[in-house]
Amino acid sequence: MMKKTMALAVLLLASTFGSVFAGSHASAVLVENPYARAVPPSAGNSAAFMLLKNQTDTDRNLVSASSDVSEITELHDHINDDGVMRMRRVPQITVPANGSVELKPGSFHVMLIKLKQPLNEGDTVNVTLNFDDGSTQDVAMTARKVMRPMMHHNEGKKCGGGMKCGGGMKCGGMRNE
Ligand SMILES: [Cu+2]
Repeated sequence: MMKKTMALAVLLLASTFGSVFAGSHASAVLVENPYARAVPPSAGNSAAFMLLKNQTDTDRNLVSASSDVSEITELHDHINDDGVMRMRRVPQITVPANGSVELKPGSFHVMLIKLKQPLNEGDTVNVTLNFDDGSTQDVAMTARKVMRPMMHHNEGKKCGGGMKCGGGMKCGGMRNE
């Protein structure tokens, strides 16, 4: 048992160093159709969406993101919690080997929290994606109007009624996903 644990530790160590050395190469993940949600000036938050494609034989994880328009940028998902769509922060978004994952309203998204500027339609939003192999990708996208995900049963209700916010986030300005 001990031996196995050691071997695993060595393996993990090796793969960690491996990714450090692999560091500066361009990301193997293709980004298609990126866009951000245009929001009124009063909105504190927004979100960015895109299709991530992985054409390699290895799963790739998006592990963090940053943006020039928000103070905080997180990776989020939506879960259906007993009929309530709730978004929560996730540690990573996996782009499966030879597959793709779509960041879209009601699902995975890059959450732009505490906007430093209004996001009007047509504005450019720069988002940097960081992957688990140490690679990064700068993505420039345009803000546009985005329909909210299927939440008919919550329509018109305030937070607390239908939409709850997870991950220690306050409900107040949290209308975006
Ligand atoms: Cu979110």
